[in-house]
Amino acid sequence: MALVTCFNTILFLVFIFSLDVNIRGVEASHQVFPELQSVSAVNVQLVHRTGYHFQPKKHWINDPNGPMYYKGFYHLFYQYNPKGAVWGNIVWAHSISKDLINWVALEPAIFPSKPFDKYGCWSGSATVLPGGKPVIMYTGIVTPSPVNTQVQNFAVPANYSDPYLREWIKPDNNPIVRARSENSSSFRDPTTAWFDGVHWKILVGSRRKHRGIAYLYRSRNFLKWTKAKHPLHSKDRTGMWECPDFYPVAPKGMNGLDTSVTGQDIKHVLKVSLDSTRYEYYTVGEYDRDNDIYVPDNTSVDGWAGLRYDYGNFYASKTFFDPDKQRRILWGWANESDSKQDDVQKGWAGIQLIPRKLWLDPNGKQLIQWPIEEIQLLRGQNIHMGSQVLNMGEHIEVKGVTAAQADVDATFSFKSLDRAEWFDPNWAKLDALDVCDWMGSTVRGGLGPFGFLTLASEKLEEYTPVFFRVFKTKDKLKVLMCSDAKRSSTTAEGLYKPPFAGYVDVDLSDKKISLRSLIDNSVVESFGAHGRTCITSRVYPKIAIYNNAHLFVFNNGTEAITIDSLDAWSMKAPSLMNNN
Ligand code: DQQ
Repeated sequence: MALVTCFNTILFLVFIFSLDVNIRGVEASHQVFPELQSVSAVNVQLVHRTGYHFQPKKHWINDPNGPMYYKGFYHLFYQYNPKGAVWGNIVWAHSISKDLINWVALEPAIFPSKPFDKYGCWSGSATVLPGGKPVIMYTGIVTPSPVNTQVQNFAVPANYSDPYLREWIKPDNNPIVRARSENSSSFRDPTTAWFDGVHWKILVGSRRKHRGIAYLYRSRNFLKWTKAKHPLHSKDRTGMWECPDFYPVAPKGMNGLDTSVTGQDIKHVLKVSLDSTRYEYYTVGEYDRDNDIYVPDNTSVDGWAGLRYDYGNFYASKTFFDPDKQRRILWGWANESDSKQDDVQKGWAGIQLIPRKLWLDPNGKQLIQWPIEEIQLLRGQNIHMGSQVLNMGEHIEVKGVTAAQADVDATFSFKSLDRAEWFDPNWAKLDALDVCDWMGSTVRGGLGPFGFLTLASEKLEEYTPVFFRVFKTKDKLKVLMCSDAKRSSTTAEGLYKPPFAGYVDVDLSDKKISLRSLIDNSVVESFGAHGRTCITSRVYPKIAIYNNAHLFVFNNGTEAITIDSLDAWSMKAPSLMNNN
């Protein structure tokens, strides 16, 4: 099995480096292709374009920036290349929405124009100050590539009475935070600020050699910022921390909290995006706001093997508090898994995933995520199935919905846990994805594998299975959830088709488990056990496109599985698709 891990890593690296011999380097975790950065899309290829995920009309997007709610509108800013389908020429694109589903694109809010951001306007966050006044903090690049010296700037709306906040001003007293002893080429992505009654505080992501760091800065007036003596948190062998996010979560219930709220029983979450692995991890912990000390709970692994919002293609995420619906919303970005040449040909690259509401699991150990309720606005034709038994080796089709663009939500049950396979203690040292890779959806199991075959061709030459496999150890059950892109496409060259997996911390004493997938042409976002484990895959089927895509439910375990209930909906495109 160790060999499998090693083999996977080698495969991944070979894939990355064989995509294009012209790779010139990496900036802010993005591969740089200078010769393609300003090659404008000639055609926008529709196959594989998503139908209800957030995408601009064309070209490259990455990190969600800012998000906030202001005077009845949600504002999403995001890293965007207006000139081409690869990373570069980055501006803060800006779209607004009343429901997080229908989007209107406005002109870019922030773009390089001043000495303090001449070479780039990279990621950052919005904070709504008392009196409801928003302010954006973002990273400005002040020297050219490859040094990319980074400073932190602020921008304010030109007109607070404009609910669209179309125009932003970058005052001349920028930058407001400069690196001193910090590594100025790895010093970026300021968080939303929180207020302790005296000071505003922000984090800036950084590293010292291989130690990832979240530096803490304080300010009384939002203009003059002083670095705290100690970072809020750091961790060796995690590399550069991009896009840190730090926020409180309520001990009970599903409501979110404003970023400045503290109090007894309130937990905090620190999420970081690891530049070197392109994974994120988070910890749940205690924050002492008087002394600015954050200590992850001993139930949270603090390191690259820690908890993830999503065990698949999900990066540079950001949360914000929605005061209108009293919830905390998570946005994540999914990169493409095809080649740069494919992206240039498609004329577009990158999608924002469906926003998720998140809250603390009542067990206090992890977060739970669920697609925002507004997504139901897009549900069309519905198919309901119930009490259908799937014996070993059986699969049945969910007919009557547009399988290339669907929302499917099922609850499975089984009679006994006895047939769960034995989990070799040595496997605990392995990544879940290696177990998934090794014991894929077709390898006969005991209790599982069972789940969905998404974006499948009729004869199953192509499919992306999303499934569970239940193991037992000496004293407990271990539930593996996988989303495996290995057979997602018959296109042989240029695609990255990884298996993704995570374990699910779920109580199976009622012998039931749920699975929901949001399927959208080239993306499958899945939520296991009501959002306890989430996995996103990007896939590019050749046959299973449009009406040739099918959806099946399968069981390849010896224990029979019952579909207690299954609902699937065709998903409509929003009426406003961010492309006015
Ligand atoms: N993307 C931005 C950086 C951030 C990285 C540049 C993460 O600010 O660190 O486009 O994807």
